[in-house]
Amino acid sequence: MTEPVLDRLLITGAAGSLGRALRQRLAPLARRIRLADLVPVDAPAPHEEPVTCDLADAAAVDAMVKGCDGILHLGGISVEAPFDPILQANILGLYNLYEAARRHGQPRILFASSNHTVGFWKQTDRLGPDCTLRPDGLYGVSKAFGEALARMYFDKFGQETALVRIGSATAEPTNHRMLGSWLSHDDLATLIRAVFTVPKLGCPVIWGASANTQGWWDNSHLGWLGWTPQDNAETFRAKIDASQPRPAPDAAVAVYQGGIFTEYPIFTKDET
Ligand code: NAI
Ligand code: 15L
Repeated sequence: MTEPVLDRLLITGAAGSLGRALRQRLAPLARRIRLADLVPVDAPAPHEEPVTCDLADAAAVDAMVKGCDGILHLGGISVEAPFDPILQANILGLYNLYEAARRHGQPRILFASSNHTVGFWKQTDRLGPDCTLRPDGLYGVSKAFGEALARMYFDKFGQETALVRIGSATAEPTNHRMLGSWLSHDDLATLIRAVFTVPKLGCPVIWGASANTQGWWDNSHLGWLGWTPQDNAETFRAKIDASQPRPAPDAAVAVYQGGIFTEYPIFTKDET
């Protein structure tokens, strides 16, 4: 049994799909885990503290962050959507989170950024951490804002953040695009542990992907982090070939790293 690294880890977006997948896996990381979301989380265990909080509510965010020495920030709009909810949750919400962190001892943050910050790069491109951002929609733009905000708080105040551009974090890859973008839940959990364990983090860009043979992203700048993903989407290729039609070579899902997100319109409230 490894010693907990943190006293109290805050997980925002804890009721969402990754929050639910990670809760148990992260139990050994912290003595207590504060589970925050807009909606109630499933029945908490004794070491878990449920908190209801809208990221757009600055006072509620301040109370949520107080007393935490690590933050796994998963909360917010996680797909393409009209601008107003993205503005509230991903832009105002992120500002509220960083201001609260500044007031409460600058707990280290892992920011769940997304491959949709770079979605207009092609699947034939290989990207390092310094590539130009090419967001594929308003959601991707909000994650690019989040990365820029985090970087500013690092340069101005020394606030450490891991900018994790998650690919497709699911139990297993289920389509051909995910042969490049998949991140297993186990690899994500070991990445989170590495981020909160490494003595000095800074504010690195980290590609959140498993060791996929067909991967698009280069994490070779991260030797110091001590994270080696173990899973590989390739082991699911036969299953995907058998269950999914192969996309046309010129389809967005086969051309762009962001897949179908590159084809979405700018949604208005009426269109969703
Ligand atoms: P999800 O949509 O299942 O969970 C997000 C959670 O945030 C939800 O439980 C929702 O209630 C909460 N939330 C939304 N607006 C909020 C607000 N205003 N205040 C407080 N909570 C709010 O998303 P998922 O899949 O669990 O992803 C977690 C994070 O990782 C998201 O930030 C997403 O953008 C990012 N990500 C996820 C990927 C994936 O493959 N699952 C890929 C890339 C990034
Ligand atoms: C994301 O950023 C989304 O949060 C997730 O739901 C998936 O769409 C993922 O990217 C992906 O690109 O597969």
